[in-house]
Amino acid sequence: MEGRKKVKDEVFHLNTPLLESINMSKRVGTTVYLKMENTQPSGSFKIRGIGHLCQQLARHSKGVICSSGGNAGMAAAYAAQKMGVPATIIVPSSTPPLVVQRLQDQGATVKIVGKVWDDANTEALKLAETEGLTYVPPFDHPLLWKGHASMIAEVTASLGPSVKPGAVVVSVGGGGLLCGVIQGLKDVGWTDVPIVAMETVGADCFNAAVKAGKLVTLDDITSEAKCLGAKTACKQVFDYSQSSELTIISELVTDQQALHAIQTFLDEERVLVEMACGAALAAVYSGVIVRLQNEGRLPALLGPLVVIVCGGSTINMEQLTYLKHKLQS
Ligand code: PLV
Repeated sequence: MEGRKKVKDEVFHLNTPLLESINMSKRVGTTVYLKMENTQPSGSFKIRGIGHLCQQLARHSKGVICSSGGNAGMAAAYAAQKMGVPATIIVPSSTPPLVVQRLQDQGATVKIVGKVWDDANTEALKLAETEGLTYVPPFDHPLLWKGHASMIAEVTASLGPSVKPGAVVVSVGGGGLLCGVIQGLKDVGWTDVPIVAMETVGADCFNAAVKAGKLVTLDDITSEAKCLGAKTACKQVFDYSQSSELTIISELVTDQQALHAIQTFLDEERVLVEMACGAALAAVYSGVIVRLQNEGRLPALLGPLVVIVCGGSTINMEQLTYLKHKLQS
């Protein structure tokens, strides 16, 4: 540990590129822009919110503790290392060993507790209390949403004043990314832009809540998109889904479609992302956007589509091979 560092007002995230995808645009018949959050230093968008939260809450902390499927942990470990604060990350056994290694390489202490994120979170809350550590939630906190909102401000700046998105596509786990995107859209006056909220079957707590008209706790996480694997969505994202001001379209894809999406993205865009991100990409590759247009739920003449490429560190070639073997055999 290098000791506490001067970090006042330091921003930990990068301004990421907004890339036009020729191949995706061809598929949906409108320009598709990719917000490349995979290029963040921690490997995903999470550093925006978690960096902001750590700045606000952890400056004088004796240590941070974060429960995570992997990516929130990577962001917390990165921010903590920058701040000279120790980080403990609790992950469930479903988090691949490659992420445990990456977390350790980022200087964090890693504990594996329980089968799914909810189990790891119970332990993190307990340790925060008993050890006096600063709890860093992966998706349910206003400071996270405020940090995530910065990505929409960047999209606005990249598109320029005369261009407005026809829709924004995001993946949903516990709903923190979606809350941040909504806050960002509100900040720039784009509340009329529809949002397509993507989950995989088996990690679909938001879709279940939307269908039930109330928050639902899933029995288990059966999807391989483990970083979407919160059993219950946060209350704020559910409240947004009930708001008549916003259009949030909740859609599901299978694990096979998410996997197909990450493989196609690798082939066509030369970028490897994890299954949680594959859910959003599958909105294009599996024809969800075109179907929504045919159903009249998105305009037939759609403005530019912005896809949040949320990224993720729970993938490498070995993990991709494992997923192919598991899901395609
Ligand atoms: N992952 C959280 C929660 O896991 C985590 O601990 O890392 N895309 C990626 C790559 C993610 O890692 C996550 C969340 C999401 C999307 C969904 O974001 P959320 O939870 O804010 O809706 C259990």
